Amino acid sequence: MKFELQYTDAQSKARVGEITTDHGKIQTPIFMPVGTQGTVKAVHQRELKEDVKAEIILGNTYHLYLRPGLETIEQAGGLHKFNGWDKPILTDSGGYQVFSLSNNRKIKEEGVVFKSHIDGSKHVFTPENIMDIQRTIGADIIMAFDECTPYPCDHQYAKTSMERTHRWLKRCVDRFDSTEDKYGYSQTLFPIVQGSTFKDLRIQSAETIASFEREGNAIGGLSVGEPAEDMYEMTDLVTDILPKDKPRYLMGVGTPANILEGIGLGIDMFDCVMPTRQARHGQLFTTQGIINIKNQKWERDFSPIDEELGGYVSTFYSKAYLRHLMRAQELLAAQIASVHNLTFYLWLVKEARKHIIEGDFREWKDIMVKKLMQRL
Ligand code: PRF
Repeated sequence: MKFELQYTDAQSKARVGEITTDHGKIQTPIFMPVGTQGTVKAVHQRELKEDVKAEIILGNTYHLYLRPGLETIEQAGGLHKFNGWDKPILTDSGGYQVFSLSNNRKIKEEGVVFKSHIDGSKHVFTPENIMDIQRTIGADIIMAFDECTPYPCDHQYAKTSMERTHRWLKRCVDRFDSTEDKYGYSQTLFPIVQGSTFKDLRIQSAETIASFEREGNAIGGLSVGEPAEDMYEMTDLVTDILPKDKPRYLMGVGTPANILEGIGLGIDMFDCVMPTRQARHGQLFTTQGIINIKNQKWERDFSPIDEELGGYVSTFYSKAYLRHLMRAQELLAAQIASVHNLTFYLWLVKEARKHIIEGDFREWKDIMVKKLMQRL
């Protein structure tokens, strides 16, 4: 993997760059649609490429390991071959899902023992097997095994957990570096900064993570219920420490406003279930603000979902029609809304990129943050 930093904004920490992987290039800042089970929910690969214009998608180690399981993915020739997505894939390590989804999990120094949320079967994740599993899934970018601390969390627990995450990172790196790329294209490992909302811990964690000198770095443990101001303060602190010539990934973030603020703080990569999850509940992000398409207000509004955004579904289907499909619980509602919301998120980061290059990112961001979060 290669990262080329192309522009840095004079009035903020925003940057424009390009990541090159063996599955193609990614223009940063970028939003990565979440494809937990090897599919971005309700969206075809062709729509993802041609309508949404996604450049990289996420997969989840926890889910893919439990179902369909590694033997199937390996026999298919890796996740790209299995699901037909031939652009870059990043897998999250399971260090988040195992804490939020599984039952009876127990954290030990060795790793985490947990029960599957599907059938209750018992499993163990360790830094070593998580590297092997992600190599087998075949992602271009794989994530270190970490613990995402809950919020709120006391300083002592955050410190103990962070130190364990750092020891796990060393084990991840040792295993990753002593194993081969599985399918003939290059795979890379990103470590994850933790430290909850404590400045001293965030500084310590960012310094530790930077010292590993990997090809990219991530920030975890944020957007877990803390006030947005705390998330921005921690991000600001950490991006001052992480190397400038490597991409930075803020995990699980966020709203359109969170993404624009994150870009201003020097973040290059984002992922979040929000655009697809909210789509299935009828919440649409548009260039004019947020719409709850189920509201009666849209009953006879035959205008396109989002004229300004452009793109196929957003201009082809009307608000009234999508409202009808949503209320009738038709499957097509989830598909249209998901494609629309993702198209919006990818448009948003492209616009940000353009404004960073043009030199008016900060003014543009301040206007957009207000506009995009208003409810119509
Ligand atoms: N760690 C991992 N994945 C994550 C997070 C984390 O802290 C978050 C936190 N917002 C989202 N996804 N491994």
